[in-house]
Amino acid sequence: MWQLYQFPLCPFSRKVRLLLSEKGVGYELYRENPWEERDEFFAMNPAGRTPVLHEPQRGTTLTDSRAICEYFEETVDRNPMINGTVLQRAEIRRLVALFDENFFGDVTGPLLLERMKKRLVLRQSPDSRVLREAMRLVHEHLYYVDYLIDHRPWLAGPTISLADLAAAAQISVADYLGGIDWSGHEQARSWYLVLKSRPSFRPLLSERMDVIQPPSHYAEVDA
Ligand SMILES: N[C@@H](CCC(=O)N[C@@H](CS)C(=O)NCC(=O)O)C(=O)O
Repeated sequence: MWQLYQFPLCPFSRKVRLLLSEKGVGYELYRENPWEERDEFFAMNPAGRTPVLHEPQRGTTLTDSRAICEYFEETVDRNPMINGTVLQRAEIRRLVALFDENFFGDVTGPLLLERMKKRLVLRQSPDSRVLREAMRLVHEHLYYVDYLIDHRPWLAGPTISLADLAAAAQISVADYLGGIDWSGHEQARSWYLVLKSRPSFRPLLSERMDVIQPPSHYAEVDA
């Protein structure tokens, strides 16, 4: 059985969990706070980052969410998530990179630092200027989601793909941390509600990160 080392608000672990669930791959969750810098964790991943996927029987360890997703895409046929023509697959990978890198850098990363890490680890108050900027930038990203959904049923094309899972994973963490204002983003909101209603999303929505509580709409599948 695969063991997934992660913490509930790690967006990259959420993307991996969504993919594993969509593909029907079983795993056990192991709580890992990467900022505690455990020696055993660094032995599995010298980068010191979650997610890490470990299979003790075979002694296999996978790290980096994109490498992990590609591994399961190549080894499990069920529900392909990087599919279509070579151009369509390039489009999926472009959007995964956009959300993993730009959305995380602009929105999820700053929110995690200001609203989670400063509270739980650093015992500091959040910087309101950083929060304001993250909440300004989130609108730019949601306008882009609106635009994509105006032109295609799913973010990267005609079928659900890893691009939808990567984007929804980032957005769900930002939403948990009170960083998403859906006003003016009807297309993005409807797309996210459809994803939120999938069985693969349910376990994520019911988990809580220690003393940090999400807004009331966070886990509702009709809000
Ligand atoms: N490119 C990596 C990024 C992983 C990453 O940045 N993980 C964060 C948590 S969301 C982390 O472990 N940061 C180290 C820390 O907080 O000390 C991936 O896709 O897996």
